[in-house]
Amino acid sequence: MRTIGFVPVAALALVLVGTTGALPIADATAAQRPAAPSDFNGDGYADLAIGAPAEAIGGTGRGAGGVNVLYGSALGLTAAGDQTWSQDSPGIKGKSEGHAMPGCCDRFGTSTVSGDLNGDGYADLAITSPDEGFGGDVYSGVVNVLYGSSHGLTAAGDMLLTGPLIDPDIRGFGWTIAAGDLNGDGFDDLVVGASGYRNLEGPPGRGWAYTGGAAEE
Ligand SMILES: [Ca+2]
Ligand SMILES: [Ca+2]
Ligand SMILES: [Ca+2]
Repeated sequence: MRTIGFVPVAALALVLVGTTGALPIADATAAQRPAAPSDFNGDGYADLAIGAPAEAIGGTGRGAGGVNVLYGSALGLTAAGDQTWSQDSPGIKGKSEGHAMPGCCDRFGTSTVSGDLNGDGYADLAITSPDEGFGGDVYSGVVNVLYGSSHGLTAAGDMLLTGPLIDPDIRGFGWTIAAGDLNGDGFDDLVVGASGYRNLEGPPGRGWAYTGGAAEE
């Protein structure tokens, strides 16, 4: 079984600084490219993810956040097969927290970006929650990565990127995010920006790059 690896590296120096993660994907020896950077189901039509970070999820109160996904077709975007994702969706890491809950608020969907991170020909979607608490610290921020498939985005293999695993004082990890093939290997990569540091110590903001790719068996 092949795996994809994400390796956080310093944004500017491209030096390994943190953790790695892995998840199973279909066999792939080289990166394939989707027809569009947001073609989540590989049918040749671009799809659209819409973040709603103020959304209430169930009884959470506002601010938990959700993401709606509409799929493209020969007639344009259609409601057929549309999806709603939140941190309460089955298989998605995390838990939705809004104003009615102690962990207020995640703001899941503050930023989204798509690209084919594992080179399987299906676009993937990164969703940020910059106010998510992690490791007992509020507002540290996380990013969920959902992978595309022939059935569209799926929770299978959902990956959670967390700023505090890189630096425990990071705040607002995921206020900004971008995707593109930074190192020219055919696999799209992610750059995640954090707005600041706890107690205003350290630099005012930083960014980290995660390289996508299909790892060897
Ligand atoms: Ca599509
Ligand atoms: Ca993919
Ligand atoms: Ca790359």
